[in-house]
Amino acid sequence: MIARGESIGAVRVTDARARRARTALALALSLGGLWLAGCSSGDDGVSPGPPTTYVEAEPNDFNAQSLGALDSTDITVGGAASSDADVDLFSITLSEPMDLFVQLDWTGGQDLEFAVSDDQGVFVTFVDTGARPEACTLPVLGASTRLIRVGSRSSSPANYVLTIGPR
Ligand SMILES: [Ca+2]
Ligand SMILES: [Ca+2]
Repeated sequence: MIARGESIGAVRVTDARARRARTALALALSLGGLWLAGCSSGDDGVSPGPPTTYVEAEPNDFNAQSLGALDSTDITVGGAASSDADVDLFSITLSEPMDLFVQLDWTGGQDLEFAVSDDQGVFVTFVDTGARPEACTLPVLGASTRLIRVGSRSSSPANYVLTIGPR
């Protein structure tokens, strides 16, 4: 079909090339969209510096504990999921666009989970694989404030470490 266009004239060649470019762009955008909607797991091993540490402070079930602004340094939070009724909410402000890495690790056989919100506070990414640690890298998030919600499916308490950082 493209060869036929090329044989007809320069205008058709241009049309065919433009069509090919549009098709390639649409494909790239759709693949990019799928990629953006997903959550790749694992840490690429690039940690930009020693982490800033926080200790979880209850009550935080309804009002998020602020972890300040995230720039080039990881933040870690030491917390406790006291039961499956405990919800731990944190807010983090991304100072600039970045790939956001979030990891939740704990000791014990409990089943913990976390979720990350969009820039409107609506939870859009849920990470609960049954594995430990749970981890996720959200690509190309704009400067914004995000909520991170830690929860547990286990009735017994578990201490955890939440790591948040740019990647
Ligand atoms: Ca807690
Ligand atoms: Ca809580």
